[in-house]
Amino acid sequence: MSDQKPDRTGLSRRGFLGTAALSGAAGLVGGAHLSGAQAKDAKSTGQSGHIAPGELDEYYAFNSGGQSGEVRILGLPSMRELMRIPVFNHCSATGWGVTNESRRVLTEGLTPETREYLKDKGGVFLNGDAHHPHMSFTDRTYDGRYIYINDKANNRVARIRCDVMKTDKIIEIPNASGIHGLRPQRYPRTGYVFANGEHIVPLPNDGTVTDNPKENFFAVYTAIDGDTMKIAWQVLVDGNLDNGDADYQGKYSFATCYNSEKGVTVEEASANEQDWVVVFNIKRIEEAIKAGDFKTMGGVPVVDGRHGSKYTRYIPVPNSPHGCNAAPDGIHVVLNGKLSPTVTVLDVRKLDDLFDDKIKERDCVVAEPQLGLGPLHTAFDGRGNAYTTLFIDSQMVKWSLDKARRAYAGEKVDPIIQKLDVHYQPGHNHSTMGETREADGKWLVSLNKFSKDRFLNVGPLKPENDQLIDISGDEMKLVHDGPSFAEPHDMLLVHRSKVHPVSTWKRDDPMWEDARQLAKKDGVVLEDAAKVVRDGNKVRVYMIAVAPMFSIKNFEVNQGDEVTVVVTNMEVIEDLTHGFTLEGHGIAMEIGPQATSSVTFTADRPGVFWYYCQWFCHALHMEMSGHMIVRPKKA
Ligand code: K7E
Ligand code: CUA
Repeated sequence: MSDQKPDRTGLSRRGFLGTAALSGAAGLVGGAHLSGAQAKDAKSTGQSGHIAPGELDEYYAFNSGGQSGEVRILGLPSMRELMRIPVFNHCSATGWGVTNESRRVLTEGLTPETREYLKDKGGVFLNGDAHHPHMSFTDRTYDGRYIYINDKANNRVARIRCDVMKTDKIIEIPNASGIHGLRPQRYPRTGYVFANGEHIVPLPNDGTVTDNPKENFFAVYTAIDGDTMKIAWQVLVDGNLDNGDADYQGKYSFATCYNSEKGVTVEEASANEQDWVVVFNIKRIEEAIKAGDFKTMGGVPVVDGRHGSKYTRYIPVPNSPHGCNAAPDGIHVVLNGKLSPTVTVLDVRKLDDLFDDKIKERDCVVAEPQLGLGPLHTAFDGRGNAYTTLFIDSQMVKWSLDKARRAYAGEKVDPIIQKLDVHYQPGHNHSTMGETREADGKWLVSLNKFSKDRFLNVGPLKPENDQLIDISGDEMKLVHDGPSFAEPHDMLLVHRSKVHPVSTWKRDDPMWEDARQLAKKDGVVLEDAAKVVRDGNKVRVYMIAVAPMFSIKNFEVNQGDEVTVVVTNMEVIEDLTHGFTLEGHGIAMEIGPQATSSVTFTADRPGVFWYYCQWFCHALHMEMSGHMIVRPKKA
């Protein structure tokens, strides 16, 4: 058989023939002809993570942007950044936060109190803290409709449309504080989006209740209707809420609590040996809403789910648990111990009995393997293995769910299969399709909080390090380091067959419905516009953009006028985005092919101000410009 080896001749030819020839050769010498070790070598060649020029990645990676407030799209396995989606942040390139369309999204879901608060502060929040992007599900797998993501900083949940990869809804969650853990319902579909309030606050939080956190501060769990982005219901709980997940049956959802003590200091919050996971009984809560067993607070129904309630159960978990991850087998839920070196595994089939008081809380625990220091999050490969990040040990540990159960039952087996060093201090990890019934066990990404010496030194603020790990074989193999800016917490790895973005907008898109209505009132057809409409001290400027021109070359307004500029991009070919930047006014917007964007501002500085297209679109892109003349107020 020696002549069948993927021999040195093959490898030495690499330099002449390139990687394509090599992977071709690996494909030809199929596993059947090779010994085990050789087969694995051949296989890992196919999983190198290298995507040659002109080739496309197999997966979309949706990376949360943490305190940058955005979401980033990467290709996987190449780990190349493909796009950024502004969500809670202000974006200089696209005008997110500046355009009327984005400001509608950023403001329409705010509570009346917040809107009032922001009135003299520009009307919108400029920051967000986006941790957990998750895609909508249908029948326990991704359906490519939406991505939902939380904002811990300003208590919001946003929705991204996956057809155009833009944020279309943002709502503020009343009553709750520090919206952190976020998960969509898996079955039958999304359905609900569950969001955890991490910080305990007085209810109502109006400054009148401040005396005793232990008595008067609460965390609130929220179920949002993922279709309408309206709040369906909330549940008041004991302790706080960290991460969460939903089951594969549509019956229960879960939220870890690291502060059952309701402490305010670190010592207080980590005093107990055990905290808990709260289990929510979705059907019973829905019945409570129907039966009127709730209080209306902040305009939404709030069910009391504290200890003794029939809507929740509190399962003790050591110690200050963090991540909460339902396995693709549909049975197991893993709670990551953080301050305990263990993870706690629940069997969801026991939960009916728990809610019927036939068994005790800890009877739902079927494994509690000791994995190492600082377990934070767990991912799955769909072959019965779990991968847990060990923050303190700076390792990824691969372990067997089945062996962990057997060990818990008393059998002498070691559930740990392999530990792999990662660089450094991993938080979340995520596997390809790993939170769906289609988990395929090909790739794992470790989102490491520190990069230290892994990249060229860029000063005191260093990037994080998102590492790509091949999990297709028996052993985890580290294949790529990926620097990333502040600060991906979580990543969603979706097979490309699930996502179908368009290349040009549809003219009847709801995104610019307001602009369309305004144009209608003014007797203007957006698609053929070159018109300035004066309405008292309001001026509306309608133009189209077709490379290399705006249909209006200049317009004139009076100082103090409120000016609305509406630009429609009439390009029909893909990848021809225009922009509209107005000098000296802090205004820039992206106008995608077949899209309309608009912006409203007060023209309060007299002078000539050029506007120009900031998206390179044509050989005469520099000439794609015009000017606004602002006539000074008569003294
Ligand atoms: Cu998902 Cu970082 Cu918000 Cu864990 S959290 S690491
Ligand atoms: Cu249009 Cu550049």
